[in-house]
Amino acid sequence: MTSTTGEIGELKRYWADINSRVDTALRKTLDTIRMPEPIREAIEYVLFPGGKRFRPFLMLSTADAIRGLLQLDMTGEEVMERMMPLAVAVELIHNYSLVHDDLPAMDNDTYRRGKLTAHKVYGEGKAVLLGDEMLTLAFEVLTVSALRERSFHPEDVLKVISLFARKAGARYLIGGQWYDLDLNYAKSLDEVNPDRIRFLGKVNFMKTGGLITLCVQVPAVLLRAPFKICYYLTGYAVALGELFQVTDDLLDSDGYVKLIGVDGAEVMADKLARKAMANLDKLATAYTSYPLRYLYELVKFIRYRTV
Ligand code: GRG
Repeated sequence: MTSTTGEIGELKRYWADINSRVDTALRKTLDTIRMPEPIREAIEYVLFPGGKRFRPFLMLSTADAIRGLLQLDMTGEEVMERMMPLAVAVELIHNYSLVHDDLPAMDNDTYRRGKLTAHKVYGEGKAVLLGDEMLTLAFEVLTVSALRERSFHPEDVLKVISLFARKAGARYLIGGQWYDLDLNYAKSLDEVNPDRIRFLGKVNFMKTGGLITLCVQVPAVLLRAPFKICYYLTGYAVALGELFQVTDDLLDSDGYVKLIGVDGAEVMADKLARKAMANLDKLATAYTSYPLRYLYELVKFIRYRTV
């Protein structure tokens, strides 16, 4: 698979534009939802400067792709504005999971995104509360925005809130982290499960893949995409989520790299990238290819990412 510098450059510009809108929306959320000042400051410490904002980007660019595929009577600006509270909510949940993942009881990390982790700054107890608050805040954002803006059908909003809860819960994020702790506690992966690659795949699918599939399913539900679009977008996101994890392991020399080596992980990454794109191809032939442009580029970006 190849990717030209021009294509990646264009994706990066689009991504940077979306990121600055997401940052503005996150700040606005903290300005409008009242809470004790020290807690607001701590959330700000975790959220800014942010990471890649990959999940909000995936959600917003998927929404725009669906708008194009269905030729909805809405501008790109409108779709982005309506979808923004949902992008804010997913970024809050992602950051909560990182705060908790960094705790001494979990990965015990000192630095995240080049600065001290939340528990090093605020102490362990408050870092637990901070994560709890960011998760709770995500649901407050979802419900407050639904009540205030009424951008979508109430029944669809309820479906989406339930989807958020499912992806943040035991079947995905919590369950994946639970099994991941089994891996941490064990002396070797064999001790946990002899079918090591499959087990690791399951953990990643739950831990990392849940929020990533959420990002394509939320716009599909809210924009009422037909089953075929939901199906292939989910296939795309499952492969993209696995690819995201394999490239994370390649960057950290961890996970799959420890199991199958760098070469094995590179082969796996290529296969997953092809699988993600094959799902988009199904939509491109059934509909039209141009709205999917950034989703294709995103696969190449994740395959060759350096951060
Ligand atoms: C504590 C419930 C709970 C879950 C933790 C997020 C997580 C689950 C574990 C983090 C461990 C890890 C490195 C997973 C790999 C995939 C991942 C989530 C990487 C970090 O996400 P990025 O790269 O981070 O999107 P940025 O900084 O860009 O936001």
